[in-house]
Amino acid sequence: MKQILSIQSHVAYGYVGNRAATLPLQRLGHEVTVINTVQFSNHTGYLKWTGEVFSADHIESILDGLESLGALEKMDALLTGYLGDPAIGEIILSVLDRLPEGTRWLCDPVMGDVGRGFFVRPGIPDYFRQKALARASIITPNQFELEYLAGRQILTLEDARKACLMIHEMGPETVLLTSLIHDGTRDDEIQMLASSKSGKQFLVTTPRLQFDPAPNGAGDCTSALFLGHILSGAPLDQALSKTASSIFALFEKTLAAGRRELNMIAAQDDFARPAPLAVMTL
Ligand code: PXL
Repeated sequence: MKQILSIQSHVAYGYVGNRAATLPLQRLGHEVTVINTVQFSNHTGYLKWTGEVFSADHIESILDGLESLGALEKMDALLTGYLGDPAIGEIILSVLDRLPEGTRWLCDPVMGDVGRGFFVRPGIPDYFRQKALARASIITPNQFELEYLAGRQILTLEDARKACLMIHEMGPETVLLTSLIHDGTRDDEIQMLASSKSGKQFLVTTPRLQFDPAPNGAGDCTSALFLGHILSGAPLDQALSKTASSIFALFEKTLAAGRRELNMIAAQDDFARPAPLAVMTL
């Protein structure tokens, strides 16, 4: 059991941000300390939502409280995702300075997606490339985000492998490319690639399910699961296999329910005990 500090969004209804990350980590047996950067009624993929973005002062005051409780010094890892504002990125860097030396940071560089382009405030892409990469131990970009961070297009599997190696040069020990479609993938499949600084790279392939609209929050759940397995001591190929297996099960159950939100509760046993999924060593 490890201690994780998760700094992400909170929604009252549905599952994105901390609401998509907490349950998977708990079902993997970890303790999660949760700081919310916003409290919204629902995710922003709907046309309307209510609520507010918390101020830097508010978040700092929660951190101060945790520090005086002695909770920060027990953390094994920091988990972050969507940043409402570049100022939250700066707070995260200051949090790292208050956590024990060697605390691992899984940074999900949420910026955009293939087909949608960038969907975050100006300054956030720069923050990830220029500041976060140097401090993060694990990053979990999608294909669009990896192309931006590495500064190269990904058309082939070889391009994806090289882009991961470029990221390792900038700092992170581990890269999880959470969605990969290249000139060799079939129309009905999608891949995930895990890469370590030591040169090991692994690939998994799952069917690509069709959603309309696609549920939000799957990336947040993916990052949480991957961090959970790594912290439990799983080797990289196992962490990849288990994460992809759980996410595929979550997608199947979400599609079967015909709802817009991720079907987290139905998939909770798939988080704790993922079905075996074959991994290819590259
Ligand atoms: O899944 C990322 C995310 C985080 N936070 C908020 C969101 C979303 C995605 O829609 O709306 C508030």
